Amino acid sequence: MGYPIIRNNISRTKFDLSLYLVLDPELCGGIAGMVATVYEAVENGVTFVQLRSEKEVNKRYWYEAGMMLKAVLADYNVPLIINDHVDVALAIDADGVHIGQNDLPAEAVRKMIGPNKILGLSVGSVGELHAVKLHDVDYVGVGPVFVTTTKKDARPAMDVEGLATIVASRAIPKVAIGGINESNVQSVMATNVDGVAVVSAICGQEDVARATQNLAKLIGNKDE
Ligand code: TZP
Ligand code: MG
Repeated sequence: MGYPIIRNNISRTKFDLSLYLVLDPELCGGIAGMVATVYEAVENGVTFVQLRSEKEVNKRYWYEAGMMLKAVLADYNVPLIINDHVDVALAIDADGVHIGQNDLPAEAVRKMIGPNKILGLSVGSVGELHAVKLHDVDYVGVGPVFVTTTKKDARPAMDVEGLATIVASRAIPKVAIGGINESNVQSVMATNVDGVAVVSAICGQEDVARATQNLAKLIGNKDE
């Protein structure tokens, strides 16, 4: 497989969390499915992309998936972030990494990825949000907001009220995640969060372009 030449990294400080797609190979139909999905998604309003796998896949798979997605995103000003695996992110020169509370500490990951890449961290409480060091972390993912079957070890849903409390407690770029879809996205955005991250509301949808457009409209990114 030949890999294309890739653009320069997107800046740590200039990114748009408003419609954040988390790609999962299982839900999206493998690498080919993710490539097709991400193309339709960025054409129709997705602003940020993360590659994540609920099921364990080997490093070569991560690498090949990451390179293919980077090739699609090369024509768009949309960052590609790798979940958990710093080595994969560095190997493909992704725009950044997203980690959780049980991964390497943000400070350690920042040392590994250097000063210019984007680092996201998942938080699920006001305490976790307040522990975030802005020197290392560029944005946080807050959730799960609603019940989700996509992440098997997800913590209990915090609901919109819980999200609103966390959002109001500290000014850091934040994206909400977990069970977000067309029916509830407006209530999520009403908490003043910077964006919504979705897996199943886009991945595996029969009409990815339409699903993305609908979400983009509902969050106010597209005209009626
Ligand atoms: N982190 C918290 S919930 C979740 C992740 C990765 C899964 C979200 O998936 P969906 O399909 O948008 O509910
Ligand atoms: Mg993780």
